[in-house]
Amino acid sequence: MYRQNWAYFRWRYIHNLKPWLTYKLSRKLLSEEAARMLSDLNQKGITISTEEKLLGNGFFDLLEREVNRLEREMASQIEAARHSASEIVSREKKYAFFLLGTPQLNLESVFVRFALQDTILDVANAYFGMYTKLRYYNVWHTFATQAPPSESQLWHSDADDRHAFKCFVYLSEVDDGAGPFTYAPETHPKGRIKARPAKIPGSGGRSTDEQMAEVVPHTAWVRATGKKGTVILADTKGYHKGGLARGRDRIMYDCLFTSQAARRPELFERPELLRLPSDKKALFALTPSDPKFTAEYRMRDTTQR
Ligand SMILES: O=C(O)CCC(=O)C(=O)O
Repeated sequence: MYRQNWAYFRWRYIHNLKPWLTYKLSRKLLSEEAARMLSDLNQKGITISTEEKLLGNGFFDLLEREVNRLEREMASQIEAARHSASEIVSREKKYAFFLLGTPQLNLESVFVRFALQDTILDVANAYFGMYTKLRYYNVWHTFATQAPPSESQLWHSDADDRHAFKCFVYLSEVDDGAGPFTYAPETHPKGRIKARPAKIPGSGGRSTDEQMAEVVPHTAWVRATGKKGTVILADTKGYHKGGLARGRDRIMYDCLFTSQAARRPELFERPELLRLPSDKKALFALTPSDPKFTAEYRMRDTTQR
């Protein structure tokens, strides 16, 4: 317990002192919907809304247009990937095609601008209680397959940082047959449930439905079905899974924010010259972290996504 408290103290007040102070001094009032989502997130680790209610600013239309353009442009690559979607290869998500590959960070990109819009960044920062960093963004085209679940289709907790704030946006209708994102509420670090499920041996720390149900009953799981434009915010340190599409494909944008002290390296490339935003919190989100954090991680890479 003492070690845990010390690790938390060190994380927040030593490794994240500056972003914590900056946030405290510049905290903003959230909209009613954002405040509701933050409160849900703190309590359960997951919260769901729609782009109209949370954002209502036309950004989703831009996102959708760009995703449709990429889907058309990459149609033959997507179809080729579909053919190997049922193969199970350790540490590879064959069941999904990532439209952005490893993206090149670029402030003009709608995928970056979507992540950095005030509402999303304000909720991420308020959840962490500090300024946060953008670590990842992409668009998943998840294929409908009949293969057994593997990788992120099985229950797991992300290892990125003490919290992992993810924003998922559905770009296709997601019913039970399209592999909805699914979450075991209150298993996030702020949550009440501290027990952890048993793991499938050799799976890199993943659990089956039966193992998860021993900790959180099936009836309590949040299955985030929803129409196009559904927005899910979750702390993916809490147990989750998704993308086991059986009936139809799922298209989903997601982005990840962590503290500057996250051990995992960011999952995009930086161009030599990057135009930076003028807004203080967006600027912080895009400025690279001190490499000492990730250097330590590389020395003991035992984690999963
Ligand atoms: O595809 C999904 O819904 C699960 C995604 C996931 O596990 C993650 O982003 O950490």
